This record gives sequence, C-alpha cells and structure tokens, in this order.
Amino acid sequence: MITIKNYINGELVDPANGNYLDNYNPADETVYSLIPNSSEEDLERTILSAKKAFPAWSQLSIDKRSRYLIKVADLIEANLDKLAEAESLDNGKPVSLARKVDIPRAAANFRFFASAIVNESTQAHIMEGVAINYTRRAPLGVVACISPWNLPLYLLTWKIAPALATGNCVIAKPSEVTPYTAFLLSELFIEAGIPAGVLNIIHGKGAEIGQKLVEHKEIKAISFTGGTSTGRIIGTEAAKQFKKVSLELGGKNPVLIFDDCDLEKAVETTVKSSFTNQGEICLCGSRIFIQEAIYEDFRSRFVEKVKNLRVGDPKTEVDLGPLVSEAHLRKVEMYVNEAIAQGGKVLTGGGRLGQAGYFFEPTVIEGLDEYCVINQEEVFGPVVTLVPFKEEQDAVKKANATVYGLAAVIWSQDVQRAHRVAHQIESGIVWVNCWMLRDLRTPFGGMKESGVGREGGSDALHFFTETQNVCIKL
Ligand code: TXE
Repeated sequence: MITIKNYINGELVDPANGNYLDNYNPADETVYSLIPNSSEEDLERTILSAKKAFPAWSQLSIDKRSRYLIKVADLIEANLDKLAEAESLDNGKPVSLARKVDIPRAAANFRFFASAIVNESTQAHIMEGVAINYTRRAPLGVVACISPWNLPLYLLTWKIAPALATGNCVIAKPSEVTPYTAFLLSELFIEAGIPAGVLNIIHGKGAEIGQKLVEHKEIKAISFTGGTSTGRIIGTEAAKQFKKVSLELGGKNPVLIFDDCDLEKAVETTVKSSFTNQGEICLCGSRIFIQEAIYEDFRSRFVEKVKNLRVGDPKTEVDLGPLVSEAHLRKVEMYVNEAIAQGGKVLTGGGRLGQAGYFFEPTVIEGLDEYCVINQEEVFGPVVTLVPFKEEQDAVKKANATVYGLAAVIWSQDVQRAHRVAHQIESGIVWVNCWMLRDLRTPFGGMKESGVGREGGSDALHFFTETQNVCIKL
C-alpha cells in the first residue's frame, strides 16, 4: 500500500488530522494507495510556507528561475517510465499513451515556460519629448492551481509551470481521484533542489479542502480545470474577493465532416478524437456531424474501425483502458441508457465490459438530433453520436446548438470553406483536417460555458502577473 503525502515547505508530510482517503486502481477496483484527507490546519501550513518563500523566489533572476524549471523537466524525462506507469495505475489510461503523451507533455510544460520567461519582453510607450511609459509585470503572490483527473500530471504542470516561472508561489490541489503523479512530482521538486515553499501540494476532497483553498484570503488567483458546475462555484467565490480566475471547463465538441474531405484520414483521426484516453479529454469530439452524401460511407468505415479497438488491461498494448472511477462509469452508463430511451440506435458498444474494473465499450449511437440529452451534456467517456447535415449553414447551426464552446474539428479540402466555417463556430479552438495538434504558444480555452480566459503562451504569463505602467516625465 502506497501512502501519499502532502508536500509542504519542501517536505513530504502526513495530514495534521491523520485522516486518509482510499485511492482505487480502476483496472481491478482494489485500493492501492491512501491519500491525505487534508484539513484547514494543513492548508494554513501551505499558505504560511508559500508566503515565506515568495519574496526570495519572486526576486530571483529570471535566468535562475528558468534553470530550476529546466531541472524539473529533466527529472520528469529521466523518470518517464515510472511516471507513465503511475499515471496508468491511477487513472486507467494505457501506459503506452501516458509514455507517449502525458509525461513528455508534463516535461514540455516546464521546458516551454522556462524558455518563455527568458524570451518575454514588455512594452514601452513613448510620448515624444514629454515622457516614457514602460510596462512591467509583477507576480501576484500565492496562487492556487486546481487540476482534474483525466490528464493528471499534464494539466497540473500546465498550470504550475507558468505560475512558478513568473515568480509566484503555488498551492496545488490535484484531483483526489488521481493524486499519485502529483506526489511523485513533489519528490522530483525535492530532488531538483527547488527552494522550500515555492510549490506546495495539498491533497484531499475538492468540495472541502479545494473550496477552502479557493476562499482563502491569501490566494490571489485561481487557475482551475474541471467540470463546468465546479467552475461555476469557483468563479462565484473568486468574484466575491475580486480574485483573478482562469476556468477551463467542459466541452461538447463538434466534428464536421464535409463531403469534399479526405474520407480515409477523416475516419482515422475521428476514431482518435473520439476515443483517445477513453474519451476522457475535454478536447475529444463527441458529436460527429456528417454531410448527407457521405453519411453511410463514413458510418460503415468508422464503425468498423471502432469495433477493432482493443479495450483491456492498461499495462498491455491496448487502445482504451478502464474509465477513471465507478462513479464515472455509472454516469457514462446513465447517458447511454438515456440516449437509447430517447430513440438512439447503438451501432456498436453500449455497455460495461467484464466483471471487474471500470471498462466500457467504445460506443457509437445514431438517430438522435442535436437537442437530445446526449448531444447537449458532457459525457466525458467513450461515447459519440453520428448526426447527418445538409449543407454548410445546417452544419454550423447544429455545431453551435450547445452551451459549450471549447473545440471543434472541420474536415474539408476546400480552404475557403474551412475558414468560413471556422469563423462561425463558437469555440475557442478549431482544428482543420487534424486534431490535438498543439503548439504551446497558442491561446487555449473555451467560449460560452466551456470557460473563462485562455491558457498557454503569453496568455498564461499574463494571467499569473499583474501589469503595472510606470510613467517618467522627461
Ligand atoms: O470534476 P471536478 P469531477 C467534467 C467531466 C466530468 C465532470 C465531473 O464531465 O464528468 O467534469 O468531474 C476540485 N472548490 N470534467 O467531479 O469536481 C477537485 O478536487 C475547489 C471536465 O471529477 O470539477 C478536482 O481537483 N476545488 C474536465 C478538480 O476540482 C474543487 C476534466 C476537478 O474536479 C471543488 C475533469 C470546489 N468546490 C472533469 N470541487 C476538463 N475540462 O478537462 C471540486 N474541486
């Protein structure tokens, strides 16, 4: 049994109250580790430790801060196998995926922001013969980074890296469903010699210790990724104290397949955009809209490929592992049953697989319009729907018929059409003839109920700093 600890003031410590929560292996439903069920006493210790570390860390030269972050990136890379296995054990994703995507990206997050601060410049506004204005960016102080369970280390580091790079001290709250790689990251921070208190990681329940963290008056900003309903609670709390807040929330992403697309590529990539990480990525396409002329052709090729996906033990060569938790399995089952009750026809999949472990079949449903429950609410699992459309405006209308607006995919060989449609889609990210192609400099985030603000590149550097203009009379 592994006992996960909090990381406070440079040390791995037990929760003050001695209480722990069970942590499950989703592949076999056994409890394999214990997580601190932290209390306000632990939170106060993290706040004190971060406040104490802030003056020295924020005044350290950019070059030195950058070198510290590069050390962390190097250590993540050196521990690739261990971290990938831990991520798979905790979350259920195939080890091969964690090794290829999650862990390399966690290292890339540190490397990217270590380099971004060295290359960042600020503005000057010259009033000829009168005055010079220059803009500086100052770190905020102690900030909170709250991350979800679907890409545990990848998304935690996506927040921590820019926050630390810009000179803030961080209190991170990983998901209680997948705390393991955050714990291993704290060990790497100790090994890298990062000054005590610069990063603190507190484990425990979102609605309890997470909520207390958000409410704490010493927290100057909150960067959150998770469900839309939690985002609403956090946004409301942040507004009361005028805290800066960045919210990356759910999605109900449309994939638009036009009849002039490269069908083979569209089918192949849409299988990935539907089922990678068991469909538990906020960027996964879950509503597939297909132009009428190619609907049947797309459907038969797509369903055939989906039937060939391998679901099973994530330690072996599979395409999908189990869903993250029993509660999540129940939620996915509920949505599929609801879709069937509303008249949906299951083309493949549709249910739980096996007796032990939270495995769910890759599922394709047709026969429902864009307004039914499964096309409105985020399922966040291996379930997609197929819906035909007539022409461009019909596709745009159907794609936008949701409260979400995170990502969209357009498949078409017509460049003019791709631009025209992209500009009408209400989503923060549009991919044309590709999916999940990420340049860390680009703005990342959603419109409508998919979030507030953007992460990535200079947006993240700006979020974690306060802008000050200094005007000097000549
Ligand atoms: O996320 P929560 P859950 C969606 C997906 C999923 C649903 C619920 O549809 O089924 O959200 O997932 C912490 N104050 N996404 O319940 O609760 C919590 O401890 C402060 C989309 O697991 O939003 C965890 O660290 N913190 C998504 C984090 O918030 C709180 C990724 C996210 O948990 C808190 C995951 C509170 N009151 C789920 N309540 C995406 N956008 O990628 C919870 N937390």
